[in-house]
Amino acid sequence: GLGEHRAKAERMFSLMDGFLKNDPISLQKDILHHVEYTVARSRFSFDDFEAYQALAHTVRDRLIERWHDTHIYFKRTKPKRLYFLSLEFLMGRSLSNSVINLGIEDQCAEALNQLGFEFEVVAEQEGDAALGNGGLARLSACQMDSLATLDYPAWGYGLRYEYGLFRQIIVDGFQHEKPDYWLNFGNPWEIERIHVTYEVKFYGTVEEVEMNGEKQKVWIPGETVEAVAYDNPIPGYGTRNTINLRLWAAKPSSKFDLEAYNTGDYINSVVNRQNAETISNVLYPDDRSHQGKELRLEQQYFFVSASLQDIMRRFKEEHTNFDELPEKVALHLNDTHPSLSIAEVMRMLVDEEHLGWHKAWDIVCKIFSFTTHTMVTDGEKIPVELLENLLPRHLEILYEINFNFLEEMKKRIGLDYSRLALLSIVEEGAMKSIRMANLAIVCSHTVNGVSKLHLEKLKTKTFKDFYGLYPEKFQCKTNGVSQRRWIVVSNPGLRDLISKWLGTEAWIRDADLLSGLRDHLDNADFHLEWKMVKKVNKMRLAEYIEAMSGVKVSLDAMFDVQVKRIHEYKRQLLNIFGIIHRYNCLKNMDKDSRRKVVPRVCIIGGKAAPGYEIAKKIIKLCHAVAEKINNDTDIGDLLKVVFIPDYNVSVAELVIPGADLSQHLSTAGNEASGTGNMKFLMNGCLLLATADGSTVEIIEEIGEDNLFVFGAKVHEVEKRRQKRLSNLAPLQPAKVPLHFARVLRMVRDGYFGHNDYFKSLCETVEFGFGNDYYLLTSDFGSYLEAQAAADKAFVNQDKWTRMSILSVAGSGRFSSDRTIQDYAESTWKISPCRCPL
Ligand code: 8GP
Repeated sequence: GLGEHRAKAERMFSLMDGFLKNDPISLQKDILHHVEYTVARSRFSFDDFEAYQALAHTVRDRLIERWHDTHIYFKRTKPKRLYFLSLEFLMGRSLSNSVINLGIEDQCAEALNQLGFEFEVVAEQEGDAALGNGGLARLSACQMDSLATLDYPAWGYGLRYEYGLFRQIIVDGFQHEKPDYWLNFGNPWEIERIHVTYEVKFYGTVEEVEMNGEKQKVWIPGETVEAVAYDNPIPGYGTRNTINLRLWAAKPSSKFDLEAYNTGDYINSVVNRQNAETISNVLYPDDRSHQGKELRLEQQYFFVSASLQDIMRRFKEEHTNFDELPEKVALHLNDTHPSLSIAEVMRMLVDEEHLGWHKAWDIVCKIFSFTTHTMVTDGEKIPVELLENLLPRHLEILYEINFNFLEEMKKRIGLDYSRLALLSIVEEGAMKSIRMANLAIVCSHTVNGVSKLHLEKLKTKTFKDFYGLYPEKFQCKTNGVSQRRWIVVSNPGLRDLISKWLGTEAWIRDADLLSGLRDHLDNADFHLEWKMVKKVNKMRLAEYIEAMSGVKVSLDAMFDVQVKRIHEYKRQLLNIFGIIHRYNCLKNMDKDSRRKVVPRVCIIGGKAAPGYEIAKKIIKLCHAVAEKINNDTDIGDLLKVVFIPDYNVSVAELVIPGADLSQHLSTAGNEASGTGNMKFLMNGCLLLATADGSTVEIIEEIGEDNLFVFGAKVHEVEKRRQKRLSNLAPLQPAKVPLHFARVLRMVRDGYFGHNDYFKSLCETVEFGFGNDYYLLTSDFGSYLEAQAAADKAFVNQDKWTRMSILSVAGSGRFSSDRTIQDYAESTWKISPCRCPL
């Protein structure tokens, strides 16, 4: 039984005890110690938050111990290391995840209990670390968890933003942004390394000097900022390995500002130095166009320079010959954001280590790999003008890389100048700029897509020209999520149920074992317990909804959820239009028909980028529709609409387990992968989705019958867009489905108020204006059919439960463990390095 497995796991972990003991009494002693000496409260009187702080420090001590052991072991065995470079990590909370991965959850709970506290309540005290925007950033966090769990010798590098992603406040249905000063209450999960600092240089000039009879370029920088390391231990599950996520903070350089001192301008010299700190101050919110912002470029280089100095120092401690670099170091570019690394490594090898250009280039091409996370064709660009000023030597290096690349291409494809212009790393034109994706592709040995469909688009569209040149570089690494975070931490009821019926907890390290649930597909007891777990999670969610929005929801209703960043391509608008249509239908029904209706709670959540007007209007429309429907006494519990404010990782942990149905509505060909779909799948929530991104592979895995697929397929989307453009001139109301036209008219004519405000929103889906680029009109009918199918399936709870079980049983392939193992073996060529007990 489960107890036995827990006991076995406990034995295993107590064997791992190091200096600090993990039995409840020892933990309790440590908690009280930290209450008294770290939190500086009396051990006779402390509250939940102080209990959280003390427990966090108690856990942190244990993390540090393992983290030391892991690094000593890595140092001794000198494995090839992976450095994962990412400007965003969405870690969320750390306490529950840490105690679970350390295998001390029961002991901690007991220790707290004896002190009169409850673990769940104490864990709730923690705020989220939100140093990222959305999919890409949460993926990085799951991948760190997998790297640690699978014992890979890896380091993560990122920026320690003082302000994470803005907090979303809703006032009168409108989104407002408030700064997220997350460090206000201290952060016990990081260790400041005041001695691990590097100077990062900016501006200045490039000069030519004679060295050993040869001319050599040197960069004479004009400004120096100091990077200070903050280490965040990442524990693996079921292993002693604890790896490091090193985040850099900018501090004024300790070097004295001589000039200001000499001119007597002491006050200004201090003020200028303060400006240095702004570099790592704030995370850029995702408007997917930070193009041309100087601060963003400063952040990128600050991050790249500090990380690479650290990496090279470590390499040089262990090795003397740079020829060994490709055998010992793998550098991963998480999207184009860290791509300046390429120029920086060249600069280090050529200008500082004097390796010579060709040798340096040869090495650089063997160490970088690259993953892109977007379907958008127009990628990141850095204006040459900015670079020239901020990083003059890097600009020269980029030009030289491009010159050599184009020369090579001329040999390969001839003087086809239009093709060469497309391939070029430098984009000519009104605003001359560096194309970061081209740079990353040219220098990386591997270019990864995040789903099969995404890779296909990279090959045939986005990077078609590059694919023709380097077909072997292009690989698919379908995303995954960590079952530790998304089942074990967030859905303890399901965790226990799965372990009980599989007779093992091994699936927490090996998600493929989840397929064993299929053996119990028709077991009535299993069904009963399965439904019970969902019910409890729905209760938890219903309480939260009532607390946040005042709306009381019925547990018998289908909880239908769409939570993700608000984007036109994700089509939250389609969802809202569907809700309005449902409302219309209910209004027109007689009493008898209403009795047969499946009640719904429609839950929407997500942040709009502060400058993204249309997205903000979608949020307002959602509130306006909710207000109308929720107050219609005619409708009652049959339909409720709820907007969950400030969606983030910890809100997701509460919402996802409580969902019956989840929506993933991106117009096919727009979502590179999607990872929310996988989290819902793992929690036994059925998907209503387009055949986009990784959903295509979910369909492959669990079968079309076990989710609700709708809408144009990728190959149909382009045709439909063409068709509507050719129809453009006359407005053809006849071609717009009746239901759709009606819903649109209601919004436009002010049925939900604010018609002037919603006008431009409506225009995005109308002919002759926005031209309905995301095809809401043509997908609407199919969307409603899928919704009807979901209603029908929900009535048959046996069938629904089977589908739910099959979803979880098929989710093993979507574990980030699978993704990471694939990266490790086929891209990074690194091997597990397991720290002995
Ligand atoms: C996202 C993709 O939109 C999503 O489909 C994918 O699942 C996820 O990355 C992980 O691969 N992309 C981003 O979050 C993204 O491009 N963010 C940039 C603004 C930083």
